[in-house]
Amino acid sequence: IDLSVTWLGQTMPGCLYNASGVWCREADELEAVLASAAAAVISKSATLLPRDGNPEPRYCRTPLGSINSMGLPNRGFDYYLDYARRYRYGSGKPLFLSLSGLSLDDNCEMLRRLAEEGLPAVPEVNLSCPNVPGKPQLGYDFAATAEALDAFDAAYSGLYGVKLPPYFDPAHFAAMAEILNRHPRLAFVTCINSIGNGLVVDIDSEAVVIKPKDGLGGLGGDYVLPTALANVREFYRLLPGKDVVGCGGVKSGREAFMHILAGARAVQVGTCLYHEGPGAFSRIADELAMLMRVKGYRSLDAFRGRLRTL
Ligand code: RRO
Repeated sequence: IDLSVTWLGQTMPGCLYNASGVWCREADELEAVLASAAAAVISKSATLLPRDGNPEPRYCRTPLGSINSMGLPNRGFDYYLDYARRYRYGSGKPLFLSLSGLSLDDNCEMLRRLAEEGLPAVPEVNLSCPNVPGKPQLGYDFAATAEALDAFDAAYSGLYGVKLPPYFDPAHFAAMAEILNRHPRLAFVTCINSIGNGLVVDIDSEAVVIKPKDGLGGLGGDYVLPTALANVREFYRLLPGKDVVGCGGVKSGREAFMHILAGARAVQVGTCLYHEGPGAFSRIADELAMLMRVKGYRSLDAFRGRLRTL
């Protein structure tokens, strides 16, 4: 069974890697993902300067997944750029750098500095952080997204991707796709970031479970799988010539299969990786290969995007 994926001008050894934010804030975490069965590595969303993030508790596991309001804690762009300089590209596992500037200028400055270095690391610009108080998710502002992508094109000359928030209406899928399709070097979209500003309630304490934003936070895990699949399938159909990276609710080979069937080129693991650690990659890859064997599929290309309708 062949789980390899060819995209962005290279072939990576599998289809699974970490979702940005999970197991990727420190160099030793990034190295642990690289050493695992993950097929690629992505770093924590970087801002120009280091950030401590929101007050704790800011992450909570629940029976159906997770809620977080981390608030973009990260080591700052220079730390991840330095990691990218030292990265073992010869591993065959691509390195992605997630960028989440606090302004359009900050995003463009990080893109320009990455371009100057001429490294093979690929930027995934985060248009969808739900957790910085006072900063709405850029991906929900279509005009601001259009302006940002024009500026990214001017700042960066290579292929790049964006991390999108979940959308919930066909009109929004269409409007965003029309904007994204204006940008040939936008090679991929990652769908989805957490479902923003959910509220988890604890009955015993009669309280919220995280401190920032009076308990509001981004949902991940089982809660988000159907929404993630809808976004993957819709953008797969609406963005010909671009790749869709599936992210949301993957905890076994079964959800990875669903994402690929819906059109995903590669699949990221977030909440499950947070709970299980990097051993999750070999388990999920083995489960996916076993499911493919039962179904008679020998490669991901044999079923990618072949989701049937009734
Ligand atoms: O750091 C966070 O609070 C965070 C970010 Br930047 C994001 O994009 N998605 C998320 O769920 N949390």
